[in-house]
Amino acid sequence: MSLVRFAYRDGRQDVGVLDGDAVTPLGVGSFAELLHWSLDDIRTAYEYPAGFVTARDAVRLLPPVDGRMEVWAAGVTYKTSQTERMKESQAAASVYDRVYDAVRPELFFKSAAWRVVGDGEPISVRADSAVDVPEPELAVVLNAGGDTVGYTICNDVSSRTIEGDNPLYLPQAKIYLGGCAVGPAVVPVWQLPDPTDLAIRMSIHRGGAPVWSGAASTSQLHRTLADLVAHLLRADAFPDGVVLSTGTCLVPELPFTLDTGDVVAISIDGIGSLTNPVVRGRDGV
Ligand code: DO4
Ligand code: MG
Repeated sequence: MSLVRFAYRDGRQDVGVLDGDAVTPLGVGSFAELLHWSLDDIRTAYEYPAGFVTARDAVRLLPPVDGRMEVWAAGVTYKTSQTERMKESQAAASVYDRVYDAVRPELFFKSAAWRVVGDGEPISVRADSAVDVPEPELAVVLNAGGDTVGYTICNDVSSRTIEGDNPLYLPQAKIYLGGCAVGPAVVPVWQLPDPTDLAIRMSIHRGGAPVWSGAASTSQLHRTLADLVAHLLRADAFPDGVVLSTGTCLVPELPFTLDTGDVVAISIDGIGSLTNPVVRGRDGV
């Protein structure tokens, strides 16, 4: 069972509990509204949903990010990320070396809610970048009070060309139309009390055949989730809640790059899967 945001065929949206082939609406309207609630109230609504059950096939799942929710991300939290970034960096390989072991983690703004795409929707690689990769990440969903509500999947799509040229270009390498996919399921914290040893898998298909696949585990995360959350909340507030992506454990080795028509599938044990086709450029051309 999980929390999902969805749209009915007539366009109305809600948040509900997905249980097999059935979705039971909570009548809350948006994920942002749900994240105004306390963890206890969310749990009660989840365990005793009062709405009419709808077939999963009768709705379209949406990313669990809306309103003024934001997506933030952590970086260089797995050895693979540190190593691959030092290889691509033209100007400043040592910044990755230093941040991997620093007390303060790398945290960066990744996306406003309106820019996030959901399961099945196209992700994009920038037209002005030559080497681009998906980044499969475990993401923590926090309510307005900063409590962990649950876990989901984030694809932190990134331009290695632009970040590798100069780390100061990070926002351009990371924040652009089609650069962030999240969802579709949020598995509540009471259902997944220990997310520290979950298998993460990613495969990339081209023309129907696999061109890259890999697997890792959240046990390889170099920091605790609590530490990442604490740093995010140190000097900031998220009145509609926030999704914190915890860094990538898988990076396709150079010179691999995503291209138009590829399909990226990410799965995390106990959470679900997130699959997106790839387009090139802002307008998908
Ligand atoms: O240092 C740049 C970003 C790192 C990142 O996104 C990651 O490690 O997942
Ligand atoms: Mg990342």
